[in-house]
Amino acid sequence: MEKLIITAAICGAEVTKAHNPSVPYSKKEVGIEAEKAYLAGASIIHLHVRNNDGTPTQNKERFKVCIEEIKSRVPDVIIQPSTGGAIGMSNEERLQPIFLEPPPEMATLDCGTMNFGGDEIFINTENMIKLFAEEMNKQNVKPELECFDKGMVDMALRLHKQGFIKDPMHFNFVFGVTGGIKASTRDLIFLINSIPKNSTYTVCALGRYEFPMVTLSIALGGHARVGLEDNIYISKGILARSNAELVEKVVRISREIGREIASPHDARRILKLN
Ligand code: KMH
Ligand code: ZN
Repeated sequence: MEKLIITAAICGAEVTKAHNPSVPYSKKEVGIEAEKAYLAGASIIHLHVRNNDGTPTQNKERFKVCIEEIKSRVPDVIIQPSTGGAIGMSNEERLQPIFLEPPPEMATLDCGTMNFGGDEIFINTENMIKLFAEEMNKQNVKPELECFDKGMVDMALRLHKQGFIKDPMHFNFVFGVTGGIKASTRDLIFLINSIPKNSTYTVCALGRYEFPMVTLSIALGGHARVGLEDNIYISKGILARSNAELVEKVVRISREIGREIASPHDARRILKLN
């Protein structure tokens, strides 16, 4: 089996220090969390950024200083900014990090509109997805296709057929968001069987579903995403002390199963980043 790419989603837009004090806000906290996650085995940092008061932002300057902080500590790591941002942000706000100089190697591309708990709606219309994909293509940014439901996989496949999304596609199957697909083995297999053979996928899942779903992905040949964005606990009722602690747990599981961990160099090869 191919080596395992571990993505650390270190920050997110929804969790706060009130949920887990290790959620990073300042550029220094972001740098430290990213560095520790990398040293633990993560080759990709999925990045949201915050203002110092914790409010989520997609501000390009804030991304720049946070990415510089990460790169000064761990130059090698792949940084994957979010273009999902936080609920309610405009397209222009959300797209800012892909216009960084140099552009990031990857960024997320959210593949459909969905309920997002309570009264929240995460809006990604077909035309928005096309626009985001086109802008990413122009900047040579590889999209990670965020699919919170089967319809979003179908949307990505449709846009791939129409030329908006290039080969080989890389998916992130996100399980357990209220309004998205529930975490289940049956549905993970369903999603895996729905994508072309030459594509790659990673799996993430919210809260207590994180480790069971990621473990399935590791066993099935997929990749793994963990981090405080998705789950704040290292085990039942015990807060994770850091993103690195979550990454270390994935590394242990993977090694027990006999799968080696990808370096950023390996990840670039596997994902065909150029
Ligand atoms: N914060 C969510 C509304 C992404 O990073 O692309 C969107 C999100 C997905 O986290
Ligand atoms: Zn995200």
